[in-house]
Amino acid sequence: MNFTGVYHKTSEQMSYPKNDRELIINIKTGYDVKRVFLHYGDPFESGILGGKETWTGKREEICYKKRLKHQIWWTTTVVPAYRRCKYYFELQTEEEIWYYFEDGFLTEKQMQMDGRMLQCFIVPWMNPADINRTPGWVNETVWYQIFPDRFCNGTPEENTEDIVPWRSGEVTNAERFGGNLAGIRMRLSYLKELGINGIYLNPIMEAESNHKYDTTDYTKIDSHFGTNEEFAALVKEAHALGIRVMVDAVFNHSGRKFAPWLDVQKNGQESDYAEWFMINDWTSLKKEADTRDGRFYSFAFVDNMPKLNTNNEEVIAYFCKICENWIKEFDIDGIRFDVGNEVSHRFLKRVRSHVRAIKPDLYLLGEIWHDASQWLNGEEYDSVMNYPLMSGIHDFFLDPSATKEDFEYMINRCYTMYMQQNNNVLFNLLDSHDTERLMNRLQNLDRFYQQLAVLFTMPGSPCIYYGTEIAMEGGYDPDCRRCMPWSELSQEENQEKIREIQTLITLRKEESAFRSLYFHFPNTYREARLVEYVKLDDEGNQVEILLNGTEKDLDVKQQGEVLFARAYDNGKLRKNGTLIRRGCI
Ligand code: ARE
Repeated sequence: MNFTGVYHKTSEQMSYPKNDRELIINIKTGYDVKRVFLHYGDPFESGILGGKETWTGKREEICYKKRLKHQIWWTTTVVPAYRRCKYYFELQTEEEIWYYFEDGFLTEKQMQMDGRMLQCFIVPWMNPADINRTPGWVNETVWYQIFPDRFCNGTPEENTEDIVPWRSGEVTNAERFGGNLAGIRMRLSYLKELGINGIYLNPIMEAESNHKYDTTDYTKIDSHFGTNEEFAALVKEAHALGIRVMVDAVFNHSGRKFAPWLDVQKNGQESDYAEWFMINDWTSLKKEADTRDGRFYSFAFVDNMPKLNTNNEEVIAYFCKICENWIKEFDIDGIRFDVGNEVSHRFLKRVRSHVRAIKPDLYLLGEIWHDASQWLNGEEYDSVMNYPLMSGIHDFFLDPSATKEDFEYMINRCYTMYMQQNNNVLFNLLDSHDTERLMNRLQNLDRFYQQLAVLFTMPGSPCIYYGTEIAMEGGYDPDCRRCMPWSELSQEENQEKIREIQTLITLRKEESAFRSLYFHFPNTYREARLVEYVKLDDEGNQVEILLNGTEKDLDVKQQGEVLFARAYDNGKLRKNGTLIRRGCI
C-alpha cells in the first residue's frame, strides 16, 4: 500500500459534525486502495472504563469517493448514537489489508494480538455550540455585484463639474461617473426582473477614491453616492422585492483621511490612536511614497491605505460597533471582508460573535483567493469568494491539453477543501472588479455560456458581475469597471443575452439539483474533452451537464428534458456547446 497517500485527522474538513446529528468522516488514500471500511462505535459503550476493551462497533463500507489528481477522497456520514464517536479504517488494496489508527497502520495479525491498546480516532463530543453553522438563505441566492460609480447615475441633472459624462468603452480610475444609490434604487425593478435575489455592493462608505477602498469615515455613506437615509431606504425596497444586500467592509486598512490616522500623523506616538496602526518609523509618517521602506505597513505597499492593527482591543471594539450600526441602521444581510486573509483571527472571531448575536443569519464572506480552511471552522467566515473555482474553470477552457479528468480533479479539489456547510454557501464567481471580465477571457460567446452553466450548477451561490447579462467586455482593473450601457440594453442582441441569463437564473432558483451539494462524474462518453457531470438533490432528482470542450461536433445521447442548451441540436453538441437536461441517468 502507498502509505504516504493515506491521510486523516479528526479536525477541519476531514472529520466534523455537519449538524446536531450527523458526523462527516473523510479520508484520503492513494489510487492503490480499492475499498475502504469504517469501523466505528461509541468510545464508552465497548467497556473501555476500568477493564479490557472489547470492540462493539459497526463495520461499514465507505462507498462515496471523489477523484483528486493523485489521491482518492472517500467520504461517509455516520449518526453517532450519543454524539461521540471512536473509529478506525480498514484499507484494502488488491493484495493486502491494513488497519489505520491515529498512531499508524496495523496488520490483521497485529490487530488480533491479545492486549493491544488500539489508538482509535476520537470525536469526544459533538458540542452544539461548536458546530459550524452557515445561513440557510445564501444557497438560494443569486448575487449581482455592483460597482456603484459605474452602475447607474440616478440623478444626472444634479451632476457637478467633476463628473464625467456616462459613456461606453474604456475608463480610468481617476474618473468619476456619478453612479449612485439613487441609480441602484431606480434599477431595482430591472434586477428583480432579471431574477437575482442578492446584491453585493462594492464599498459605499466615505472615501477619497472612486472605488472607495480607502475609507475616510465608516459611519457615513459617501456623499457621491447618497446619504445614510437613502441607503436604508434602498435596503428596505430591495427587501420588499425579496432581494438581500451585502456590503463591502474594508477593515484591513483605512484611507489616509480616516480621523485616527490623521491624529497619528499630527501627534505621533502621543496620539490616542498610536496603537491602531502598524507603524515602525515614527519620523517619516508624512512622507509620500510607497511603503516598501517599511516605515509603516499598508495594503500592498499603497501608502494611502495604512494597515489597521486588528490585534488591538480598541480597534476590535471599534469595528464591532461599526458592524452593529450597519445592521441596526441599514438592516444589511451580509458583510464581505476586504483583504479577508490579513485581518487577525482574533478580530474576526470577535466580530462574528458580536454581529451574529444581533442578526443570527448575517452572512460573513471573506475575500480570500487561496485555500481558506483556517478561516472556515465556524468561528470566523461562513465562506469565501471562490476564486480557485473561477481559475479552474477558465484554465480548462483555455488549455486544449486539459482533459475532462483534469476538470473533475479541479472541481473535486474545490469541494474537498472545506466543510459541507461552507461549500453550501461558497460565493462562486467568474469575474469581479479585480479581474478581467469573463467575456474578455476567451472572446467567444458559447464558451462564455459554458462557464456560466458551470457557475450556476455548482454548490454554493453564484454571483454575476454587473454587465454579465449582456456579456459586457473589459480587461483588468480599471477596464473591468466600465459604465453600464443602459441605452444599449434594448438592442435585440442584448435582449437575447438577457433572456439567456434569465433562463439560468430561473433554473438555479427552481431546480434544487442545481443548488445541491451532490455531484458526480459518470464517465459515459469516451471523448477526452467532453465534460459530463450529474447533480443530485436530496430526493434523488438529477440534472446532467454536458460541455463540449473540443473543436468538433460530438454526438450525445438523446434523452431527458432539455433545460438549457447552446450550440446543440438533435443529439449534436457543437463545438463549445452546452447542454443541461433533467433526469436522464
Ligand atoms: C490601484 C490600481 C492598480 C494598482 C494599485 C497599486 O487600480 O492598477 O496596481 O492601485 O497602486 C483597491 C482598488 C484598486 C486599487 C487598490 C490599491 O479597487 O483599484 O488598485 O485598492 O489602491 C490581492 C489581495 C486582495 C485584493 C487584490 C486586489 O489579497 O485582497 O489583491 N482585493 C481587494 C479589493 C480590491 C481593493 C483592495 C483589496 C484594497 O477587492 O478592489 O483594491 O482595498 C492572487 C493572490 C491574491 C491577490 C490576487 C490579485 O491570486 O492570491 O491575494 O489579491 O492575486 O492580485
